[in-house]
Amino acid sequence: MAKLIMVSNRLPVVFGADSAVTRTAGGLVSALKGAGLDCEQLWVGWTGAADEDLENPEVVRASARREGFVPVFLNRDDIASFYEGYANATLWPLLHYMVERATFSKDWWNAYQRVNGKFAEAIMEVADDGDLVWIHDYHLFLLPALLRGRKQGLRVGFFLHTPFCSSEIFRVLPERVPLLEGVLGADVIGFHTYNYLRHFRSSLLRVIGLETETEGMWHNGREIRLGVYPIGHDHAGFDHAMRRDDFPEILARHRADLGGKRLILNVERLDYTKGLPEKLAAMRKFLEQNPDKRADVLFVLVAVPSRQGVQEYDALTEQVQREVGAINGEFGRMGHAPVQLLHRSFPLEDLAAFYALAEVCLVTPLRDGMNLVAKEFVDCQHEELAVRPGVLILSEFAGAAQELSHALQVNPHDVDDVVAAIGRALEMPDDERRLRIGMMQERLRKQDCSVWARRFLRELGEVPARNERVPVMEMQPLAAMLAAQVQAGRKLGLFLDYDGTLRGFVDVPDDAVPDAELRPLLADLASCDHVFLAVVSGRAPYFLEQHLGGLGVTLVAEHGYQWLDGGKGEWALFNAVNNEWKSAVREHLEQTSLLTPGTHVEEKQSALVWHYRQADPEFGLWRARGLMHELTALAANLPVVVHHGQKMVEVSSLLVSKGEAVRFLIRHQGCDIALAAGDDATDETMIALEPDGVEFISVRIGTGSTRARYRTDLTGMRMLLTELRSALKSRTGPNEVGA
Ligand code: GDG
Repeated sequence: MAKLIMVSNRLPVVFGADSAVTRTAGGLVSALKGAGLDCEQLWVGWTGAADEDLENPEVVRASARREGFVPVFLNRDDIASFYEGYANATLWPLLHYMVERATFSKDWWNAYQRVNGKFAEAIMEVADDGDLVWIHDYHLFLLPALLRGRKQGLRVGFFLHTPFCSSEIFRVLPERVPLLEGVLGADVIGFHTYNYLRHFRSSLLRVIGLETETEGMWHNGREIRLGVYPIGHDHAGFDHAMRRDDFPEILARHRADLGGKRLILNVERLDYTKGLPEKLAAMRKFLEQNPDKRADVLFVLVAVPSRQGVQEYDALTEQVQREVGAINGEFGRMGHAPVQLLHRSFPLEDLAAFYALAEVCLVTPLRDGMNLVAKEFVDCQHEELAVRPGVLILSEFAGAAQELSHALQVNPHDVDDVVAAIGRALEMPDDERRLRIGMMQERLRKQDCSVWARRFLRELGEVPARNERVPVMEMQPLAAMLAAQVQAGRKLGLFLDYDGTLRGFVDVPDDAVPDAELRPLLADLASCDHVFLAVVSGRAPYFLEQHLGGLGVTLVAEHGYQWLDGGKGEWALFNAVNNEWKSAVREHLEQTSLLTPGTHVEEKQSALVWHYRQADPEFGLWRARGLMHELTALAANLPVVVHHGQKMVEVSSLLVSKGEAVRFLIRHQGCDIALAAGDDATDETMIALEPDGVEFISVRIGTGSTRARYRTDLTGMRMLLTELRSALKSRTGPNEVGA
């Protein structure tokens, strides 16, 4: 049975004396526990210590393995350059939109690659065919691609816990291309919010020119799914803490400490993304503007130490400590300091008690992937434990803002906005507080971290089923079946689109000439007995004849307007067609072309095409939609069809279609079995054929809605043809195939 291999930068353990392993709690651990999986689980991650400080790595490895952990060993240089360097001083600030804090260093990048490699090796030592590997976070962007192809059927998921920044920020990274290509090794890529997914897609488009759809893409012969999986908090963990026998005692102790003050709580890792200095500015202003509240309220800042020893974090700690002192100096009085900084970590039950007692929870990160504190606070609000129901103030820049629409949402950069929200929260009537919390609580408790893990793993678990349609699996048997039919004396017709099916797209259409392999491949196939091969393209005759003529391949040009039998001789028309409509349409296309840099109009005998492949992708698409709108109205009275294809809008004569051309050729050639393959809507006219008495197989290349029986991509299509050629060769003997 397949096992689950979790992979995160750090293992959820600490190694004590004699390398004894103690498990630590944490969101991911609870998520997995709650997900109730009944398969074997392993966890791969860094030990948390430098190799130089480990007495005996082999003992650490052995004791970790006994508990289901697979340690990755990092030395001091790895820690400084990979962890503190590239991961936390390059990627972390950039993903959080803090470009000015990001530092770029080639040495760090080298270390990042090296350490991702170490993770890959550690995984390979324990992975078996078909296992699920779930990789977490920005430390390991390169890992999915490093695993690809190294075990049969390994299913790799990647989840990003941070935001994914806008492509305008991401493309600042010198290593933007390998980073994106690294993640694309995964089968499922997950984000907290739709916005992050959107930014990731736009980086794929802008940085490596990869077009995708919201659900995912086809890339290098396989499907990659994209998804939005907002992480939930550890509901079970907090529930358990609050049901402890000693919880009332803990609560009473903290309530007594409060001494009747109204608690405004703030819990976070001390990190510059969390916006503590900005929050302190709001507290200062609130106290300044509300002298009557100074003695009533208590701002408690639980700031868990983070990345200590890193200069930027140490400086932030000092800055916060100084500012807290200054505010208290200014607004405190004998026996009461309005701001309390607790710079340490607390047991979960204490945290739960803080949340339960807080009247306001102030969660104002400048950027945050999700922010679990906001969710935990809402969950821990129990009417019978609190003095009054609590109010959540939440930054609109936290991923959690998408789900927690009943919080008071603020812009953390706008001090006045935060001050106003604090005032409004303190004044809010109990009914409104209750209503808001109630609405959010219901949703959060149903969407906790275990639900999140189950959802992601369900998607990942479905990968094999989907991949059965991937060429490696599907194309071999298909090729064998086709070859067997030919061998049995039945006539096979192959009807293949050119651009996007036999050849990838390039910026200048005339540059999309056949690669070195393609011409002999098509010639070999066309020369087989009982095989008829036609390239059915939207291209003009001259292009097809120049590049694919003389190979024995029949050429069909302009979407089925005319054809060249066997690739030589005279072109013939399928149908007599009236092209008088052209002048009315030409003007529209030329106008659009003038207004859109990087576009041009192509004139064919039976069609006019506006190409926008070299335009800005989004601008081009926007214009194309506008043009479609105009042309559809215009075309209502003309004998034409308007079609929005791959980076082009084409207007062609109504009587012309690839489908009709293929129907004619199947009959003309007396095919018993036929295969049609294409990548866009014009190809759907042949894909949708159901020719009488003919076994018909259709293949769609790439994404988009289709009636085809199979789906693959360019690589898969090429594999099918290559497989078919070798299957035919092995059946008919080398001398009978090809010239
Ligand atoms: C990253 C992303 C995303 C805090 N103080 C104590 C304590 N905590 C716990 C909280 C909460 C967790 O730490 C902090 O989680 P956040 O979500 O707020 O933030 P990050 O650590 O930055 O996490 C973030 C998250 O990954 C998950 O995907 O939400 O956006 O940056 O659970 O309860 N726990 C205990 N004592 C403390 O004093 N026991």
